[in-house]
Amino acid sequence: LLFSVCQNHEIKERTLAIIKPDGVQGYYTDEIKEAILEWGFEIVQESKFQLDSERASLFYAEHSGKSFFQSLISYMTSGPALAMVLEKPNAISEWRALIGPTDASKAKISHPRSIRAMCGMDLERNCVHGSDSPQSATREILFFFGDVMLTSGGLPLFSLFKLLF
Ligand code: IDP
Repeated sequence: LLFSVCQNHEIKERTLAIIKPDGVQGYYTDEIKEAILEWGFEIVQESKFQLDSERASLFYAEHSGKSFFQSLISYMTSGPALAMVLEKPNAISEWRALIGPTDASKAKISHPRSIRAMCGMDLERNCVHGSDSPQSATREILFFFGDVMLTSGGLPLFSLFKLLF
Protein backbone atom coordinates (compact mmCIF):
# COMPACT_ATOMS: atom_id res chain seq x y z
CA LEU A 1 0.00 0.00 0.00
CA LEU A 2 2.87 2.35 0.80
CA PHE A 3 4.92 1.50 -2.25
CA SER A 4 5.23 2.97 -5.70
CA VAL A 5 7.68 2.16 -8.48
CA CYS A 6 9.51 5.08 -10.07
CA GLN A 7 11.07 5.40 -13.53
CA ASN A 8 14.40 3.73 -12.70
CA HIS A 9 12.42 0.82 -11.16
CA GLU A 10 13.38 1.78 -7.62
CA ILE A 11 10.61 1.08 -5.15
CA LYS A 12 9.72 4.15 -3.16
CA GLU A 13 8.15 3.96 0.26
CA ARG A 14 6.33 6.51 2.41
CA THR A 15 6.64 7.21 6.10
CA LEU A 16 5.21 9.68 8.60
CA ALA A 17 7.53 12.19 10.24
CA ILE A 18 6.53 14.68 12.94
CA ILE A 19 8.49 17.64 14.20
CA LYS A 20 7.15 17.56 17.76
CA PRO A 21 6.21 20.71 19.74
CA ASP A 22 9.71 21.13 21.25
CA GLY A 23 11.23 21.01 17.75
CA VAL A 24 8.82 23.64 16.39
CA GLN A 25 9.16 25.88 19.48
CA GLY A 26 12.97 25.57 19.37
CA TYR A 27 12.99 26.82 15.73
CA TYR A 28 14.47 23.56 14.44
CA THR A 29 11.98 23.16 11.58
CA ASP A 30 14.21 24.58 8.80
CA GLU A 31 17.29 22.69 9.94
CA ILE A 32 15.36 19.40 10.10
CA LYS A 33 13.83 19.95 6.66
CA GLU A 34 17.30 20.64 5.24
CA ALA A 35 18.53 17.33 6.66
CA ILE A 36 15.47 15.57 5.20
CA LEU A 37 16.15 16.92 1.70
CA GLU A 38 19.90 16.36 1.98
CA TRP A 39 19.24 12.68 2.71
CA GLY A 40 17.21 12.41 -0.49
CA PHE A 41 13.69 12.30 0.94
CA GLU A 42 10.88 14.05 -0.84
CA ILE A 43 8.42 15.89 1.40
CA VAL A 44 5.22 14.91 -0.38
CA GLN A 45 2.82 16.60 2.03
CA GLU A 46 3.03 18.58 5.24
CA SER A 47 0.60 20.04 7.72
CA LYS A 48 1.01 22.07 10.87
CA PHE A 49 -1.45 21.06 13.58
CA GLN A 50 -2.09 21.26 17.29
CA LEU A 51 -3.13 17.97 18.89
CA ASP A 52 -5.74 17.92 21.64
CA SER A 53 -5.61 15.28 24.40
CA GLU A 54 -8.12 13.05 22.68
CA ARG A 55 -6.24 12.92 19.35
CA ALA A 56 -2.85 12.63 21.07
CA SER A 57 -4.13 9.70 23.18
CA LEU A 58 -5.45 8.03 20.05
CA PHE A 59 -2.16 8.51 18.21
CA TYR A 60 -0.16 7.05 21.12
CA ALA A 61 -2.81 4.45 22.12
CA GLU A 62 -0.16 1.69 22.27
CA HIS A 63 1.41 3.50 25.25
CA SER A 64 -1.80 4.07 27.24
CA GLY A 65 -1.37 2.57 30.69
CA LYS A 66 2.37 3.19 30.76
CA SER A 67 3.78 5.38 33.53
CA PHE A 68 4.85 8.14 31.12
CA PHE A 69 1.58 8.27 29.15
CA GLN A 70 0.05 11.42 30.73
CA SER A 71 3.33 13.26 30.54
CA LEU A 72 3.70 12.25 26.87
CA ILE A 73 0.19 13.56 26.13
CA SER A 74 0.92 16.94 27.84
CA TYR A 75 4.16 17.19 25.86
CA MET A 76 2.50 16.39 22.53
CA THR A 77 -0.35 18.87 23.17
CA SER A 78 1.95 21.66 24.41
CA GLY A 79 2.10 23.49 21.09
CA PRO A 80 1.91 23.20 17.32
CA ALA A 81 3.72 20.35 15.57
CA LEU A 82 4.46 19.62 11.92
CA ALA A 83 3.50 16.32 10.29
CA MET A 84 5.09 15.32 6.99
CA VAL A 85 4.75 12.45 4.56
CA LEU A 86 8.28 11.54 3.44
CA GLU A 87 9.06 9.45 0.37
CA LYS A 88 12.16 7.59 -0.86
CA PRO A 89 13.28 3.96 -1.20
CA ASN A 90 13.29 2.42 2.31
CA ALA A 91 11.86 5.64 3.76
CA ILE A 92 10.67 3.99 6.99
CA SER A 93 14.01 2.55 8.12
CA GLU A 94 16.05 5.42 6.64
CA TRP A 95 14.05 8.06 8.53
CA ARG A 96 14.35 6.04 11.76
CA ALA A 97 18.13 5.86 11.19
CA LEU A 98 18.34 9.60 10.56
CA ILE A 99 16.38 10.55 13.70
CA GLY A 100 18.39 8.21 15.96
CA PRO A 101 17.41 6.41 19.17
CA THR A 102 14.38 7.37 21.30
CA ASP A 103 16.44 8.72 24.18
CA ALA A 104 17.90 11.98 22.86
CA SER A 105 20.37 12.29 25.74
CA LYS A 106 21.84 8.89 24.82
CA ALA A 107 21.69 9.76 21.10
CA LYS A 108 24.03 12.69 21.76
CA ILE A 109 26.70 10.13 22.68
CA SER A 110 25.91 7.13 20.48
CA HIS A 111 24.52 8.91 17.37
CA PRO A 112 25.84 12.49 17.55
CA ARG A 113 24.87 13.29 13.95
CA SER A 114 21.24 12.18 14.37
CA ILE A 115 18.34 14.64 14.48
CA ARG A 116 17.39 13.65 18.04
CA ALA A 117 20.99 14.31 19.14
CA MET A 118 20.85 17.68 17.40
CA CYS A 119 17.57 18.99 18.80
CA GLY A 120 16.16 16.59 21.40
CA MET A 121 16.65 16.69 25.14
CA ASP A 122 15.85 13.38 26.81
CA LEU A 123 13.81 10.17 26.61
CA GLU A 124 10.53 12.08 26.31
CA ARG A 125 11.37 15.39 24.65
CA ASN A 126 13.08 13.94 21.61
CA CYS A 127 11.97 16.46 19.01
CA VAL A 128 10.85 14.17 16.18
CA HIS A 129 8.71 11.14 15.43
CA GLY A 130 9.10 8.46 12.78
CA SER A 131 6.88 5.46 11.98
CA ASP A 132 8.57 2.24 13.06
CA SER A 133 7.03 -0.24 10.58
CA PRO A 134 4.96 -0.35 7.37
CA GLN A 135 1.88 -1.01 9.54
CA SER A 136 2.43 2.07 11.69
CA ALA A 137 3.33 4.19 8.65
CA THR A 138 0.00 3.27 7.06
CA ARG A 139 -1.94 3.94 10.25
CA GLU A 140 -0.14 7.22 10.96
CA ILE A 141 -0.35 8.64 7.42
CA LEU A 142 -4.08 7.82 7.47
CA PHE A 143 -4.36 9.47 10.90
CA PHE A 144 -3.02 12.83 9.71
CA PHE A 145 -3.59 12.91 5.96
CA GLY A 146 -6.16 10.32 4.92
CA ASP A 147 -5.87 7.61 2.29
CA VAL A 148 -5.01 9.94 -0.60
CA MET A 149 -1.47 10.20 0.80
CA LEU A 150 -0.80 6.47 1.11
CA THR A 151 0.41 6.03 -2.48
CA SER A 152 1.74 8.34 -5.16
CA GLY A 153 -0.19 6.94 -8.11
CA GLY A 154 -3.36 5.08 -8.89
CA LEU A 155 -6.35 4.53 -6.71
CA PRO A 156 -5.56 3.94 -3.04
CA LEU A 157 -6.90 0.64 -1.75
CA PHE A 158 -9.10 2.33 0.85
CA SER A 159 -10.78 4.51 -1.80
CA LEU A 160 -11.36 1.43 -3.94
CA PHE A 161 -12.85 -0.31 -0.91
CA LYS A 162 -15.18 2.64 -0.27
CA LEU A 163 -16.23 2.72 -3.93
CA LEU A 164 -17.05 -0.97 -3.96
CA PHE A 165 -18.79 -1.31 -0.60
P1 IDP B 1 9.82 6.13 19.30
O1 IDP B 1 9.20 7.51 19.21
O2 IDP B 1 11.34 6.19 19.22
O3 IDP B 1 9.21 5.14 18.33
P2 IDP B 1 8.25 4.91 21.42
O4 IDP B 1 8.75 3.86 22.37
O5 IDP B 1 7.22 4.52 20.42
O6 IDP B 1 9.54 5.59 20.78
O7 IDP B 1 7.64 6.07 22.34
C1 IDP B 1 6.88 7.11 21.81
C2 IDP B 1 7.31 8.40 22.45
O8 IDP B 1 6.99 8.37 23.85
C3 IDP B 1 8.81 8.67 22.42
O9 IDP B 1 9.22 9.25 21.19
C4 IDP B 1 9.00 9.60 23.58
O10 IDP B 1 8.62 10.94 23.28
C5 IDP B 1 8.02 9.03 24.60
N1 IDP B 1 8.62 8.03 25.49
C6 IDP B 1 8.96 6.75 25.20
N2 IDP B 1 9.45 6.11 26.28
C7 IDP B 1 9.39 7.00 27.28
C8 IDP B 1 9.74 6.92 28.68
O11 IDP B 1 10.20 5.88 29.21
N3 IDP B 1 9.56 8.07 29.41
C9 IDP B 1 9.06 9.21 28.88
N4 IDP B 1 8.70 9.31 27.59
C10 IDP B 1 8.87 8.22 26.80
